[in-house]
Amino acid sequence: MDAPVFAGLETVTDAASSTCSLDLTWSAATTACPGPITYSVYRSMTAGFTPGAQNLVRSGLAGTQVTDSSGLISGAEHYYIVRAKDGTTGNDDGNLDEVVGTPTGPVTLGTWTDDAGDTGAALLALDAPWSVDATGGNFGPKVYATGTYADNLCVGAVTPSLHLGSNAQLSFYSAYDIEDNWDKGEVQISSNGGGAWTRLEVGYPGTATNTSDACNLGLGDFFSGTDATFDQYSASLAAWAGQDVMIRWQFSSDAAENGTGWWIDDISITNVEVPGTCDTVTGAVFLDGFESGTTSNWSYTGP
Ligand SMILES: [Ca+2]
Ligand SMILES: [Ca+2]
Ligand SMILES: [Ca+2]
Repeated sequence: MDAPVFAGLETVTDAASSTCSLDLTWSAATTACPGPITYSVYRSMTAGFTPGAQNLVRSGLAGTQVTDSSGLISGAEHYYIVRAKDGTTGNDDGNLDEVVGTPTGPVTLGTWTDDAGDTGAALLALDAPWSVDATGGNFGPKVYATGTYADNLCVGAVTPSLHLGSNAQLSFYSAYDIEDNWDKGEVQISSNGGGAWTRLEVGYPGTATNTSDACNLGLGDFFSGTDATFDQYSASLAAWAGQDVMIRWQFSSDAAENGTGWWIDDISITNVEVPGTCDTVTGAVFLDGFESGTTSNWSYTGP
């Protein structure tokens, strides 16, 4: 056998430090040749790249991990391949196993807000007939609304995935005109990317005594009935500390009768972890051979 047996690069982890840095790990290769085995690290900003001298950033490594902090760009995806080389034959294993990493700065806690697009973008993903109405909002004019709804609907308005710190708190404003007792609105949370949803207790203002709604939300307290003026509702998200979550406003109607809908605005989630930006270490680029080869695919945006 001329080449080492090597499973390739395994992990690329963001160091989340003030200077952009990624930690790479792999498991040791084996070889029938005398060795010694060393490892070479290749990096590209493009997926599916071909390892070669022009993208070799480290070589001759004896260990099974390395920290790369040379010329990394904050928030950008960097693609890596690691190959094992036998010192006797000079052959490497030739793998193309690519792992991607994105360097960021230290994580800070911030408040995530969505006012349906009055400031910044409206970020909820909406199942029709949920939409952003240009008028009728709480503090500002824009608002998430179902409008007058159809029968047998089970439709959600969902936040992007958010990484929670400890003791996060959800609050939002809502008004509603939902067929009392029969149709329902419920606020839910998922910690597995939307695969399963758990009801959040937000201080529901109404009660439903029927179970024939399309989402089958069950009996109990919901947004059900009518209150045409906005009030604030809230729930603790402390039980989901450290997790990636999505929040959903789930609307459920039954087979007859309807109202003018459900309005959601001025959503706020405290203690969401927000990755900061990191600084590119430029001086070390030259240690990695970037002074030669093709550099036309590289750009650098300063802070
Ligand atoms: Ca608004
Ligand atoms: Ca009210
Ligand atoms: Ca109904």
